[in-house]
Amino acid sequence: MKQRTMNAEPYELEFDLTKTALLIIDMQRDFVLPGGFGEALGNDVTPLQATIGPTRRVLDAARALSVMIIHTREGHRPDLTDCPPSKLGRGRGKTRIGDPGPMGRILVRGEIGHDIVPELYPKPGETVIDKPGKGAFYATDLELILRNRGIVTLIVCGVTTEVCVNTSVREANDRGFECVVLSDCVGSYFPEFQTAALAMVKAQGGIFGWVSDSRRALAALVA
Ligand code: TIU
Repeated sequence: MKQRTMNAEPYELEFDLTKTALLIIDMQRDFVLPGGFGEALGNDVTPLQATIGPTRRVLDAARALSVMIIHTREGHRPDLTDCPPSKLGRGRGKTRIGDPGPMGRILVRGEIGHDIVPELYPKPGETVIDKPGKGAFYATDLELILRNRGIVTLIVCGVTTEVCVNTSVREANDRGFECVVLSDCVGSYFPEFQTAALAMVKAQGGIFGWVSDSRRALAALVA
């Protein structure tokens, strides 16, 4: 049986394993380790590292069940032609996108910092989406890939909860996909934003989707 039910808020989520993808947003060194983009923006990156363990457990379960797995990476071409000048200049920080850092050029494709942390590194056959923006659908082929595979449900992990996770869930919701965000598999630099961003998803009867956690997701997946 491929039908599953996940305990979630605002109510249980029914899904079909064959029509479900695990979407892991931007678990890149640039966001979760010191010396990358997250730190260049003025953040303490350590709270994000707590998402790696629970996300790995969900990833392992998804792999064992042959659930479709999609990883995204935010970043830009080395010549930065796909980076809007507004994004380049934003924040007035002393280290900006494209500048050299301890993990290579900040948020540039092909650099160590841009790539996914080893614990969650994509296996051959898993889909990797390189995205220039915060949303996973903007200027990418993610929607085409999901439609071609008949995917309707997205189990969402990654960082940061209020920026790339929230933007991607909103984009997905408007395209008719059903998203469940796993609260311990998504992280923010700001505890108050973590709380608010999760509350926004599930408010108003699930206005953007569902919220659950790795324990309940694992229980549903292996049922
Ligand atoms: N700054 C911040 O919270 N996030 C980002 O810039 N990108 C993602 O969330 N991936």
